[in-house]
Amino acid sequence: MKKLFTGLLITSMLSAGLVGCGGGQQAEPPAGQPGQAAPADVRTIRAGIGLNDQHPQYKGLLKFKEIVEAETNGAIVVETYHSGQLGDDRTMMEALQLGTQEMTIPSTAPIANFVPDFSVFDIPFLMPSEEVADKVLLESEISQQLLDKLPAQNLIGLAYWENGFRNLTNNKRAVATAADFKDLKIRTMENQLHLAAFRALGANPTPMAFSELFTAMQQGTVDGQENPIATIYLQKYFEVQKHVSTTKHIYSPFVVLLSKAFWDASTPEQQEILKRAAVEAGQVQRQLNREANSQYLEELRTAGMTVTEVTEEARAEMKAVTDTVLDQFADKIGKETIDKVRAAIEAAS
Ligand code: KDG
Repeated sequence: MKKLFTGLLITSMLSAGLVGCGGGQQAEPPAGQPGQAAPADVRTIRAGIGLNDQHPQYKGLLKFKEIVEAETNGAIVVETYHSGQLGDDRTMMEALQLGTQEMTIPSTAPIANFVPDFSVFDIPFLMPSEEVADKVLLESEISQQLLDKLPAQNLIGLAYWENGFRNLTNNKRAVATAADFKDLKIRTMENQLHLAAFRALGANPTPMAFSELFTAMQQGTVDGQENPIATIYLQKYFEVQKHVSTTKHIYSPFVVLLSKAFWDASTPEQQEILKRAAVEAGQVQRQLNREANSQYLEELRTAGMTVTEVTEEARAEMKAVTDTVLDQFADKIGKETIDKVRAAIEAAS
């Protein structure tokens, strides 16, 4: 039934021309519903992301905007900014904490710099599939308990969306085994566990904001990076990268973050609309993201990249190497959090 609902939702978006459009950054607040005066005090959500306006993350944000503006009758207007126009993940999260921006949707990896527990999702080869990820992130107690840690940082976590399984690209060689990572200068997100994992594989990792990544690859500052296929294709990394390997080494969730100041100033009805809109738009975003991730690997090959389909044996070998760094992060992430997430994965498998 849920799949039918999502399919109908996608169809309605396609017919409304919402999907695929560049989307506007700022729109006039919708007039009041017929027979109703437009609200007097309109409040604005400035929503910024790092990915570009072709990415399913941005299309999910447009769906969030549509729902919130319609259901609050224009009392809340959402301005959408993509491609890092409002800054990188850390800058935007700090702006939410200060109340100078209202929304951003980073991966959990940079969030871990504010709430270390979120680094549980950075454990390489933790999540076995998208289906299990959905059950853990959308249905488990521990995923909500992690979101409940955000208000102490002046952040509200409205919902989990999907970045997806991360894959390696680089300009030096086709990577098929753990040994092939040796000495590769790999950009990682700004996350200590990612850095430790790639060092264990023999690579030379460097943390870098997403907005600096394309130029760094173009100038050879780094040899490669790791991101889901949709990001690799839609951000045109095939223009500056020769090799892609389906390592699927980490499943990255996004979290829809709202500033606590904006949340606290919202009525209970508006809070319910904001949370529901984030959840419903997340269903659409995940569907679009999965279509994109399965669709674009061939396009990368056509664009001239060598595509190495990494075998399960090779991934197991990579996992054996990256498992060696986990002990040093157990206390930082929290043993209870790790145990609860692993139990939720077990129950969902
Ligand atoms: O806004 C984009 C960022 O949220 C980031 O998470 C995208 O996966 C990403 C990366 O590699 O930085």
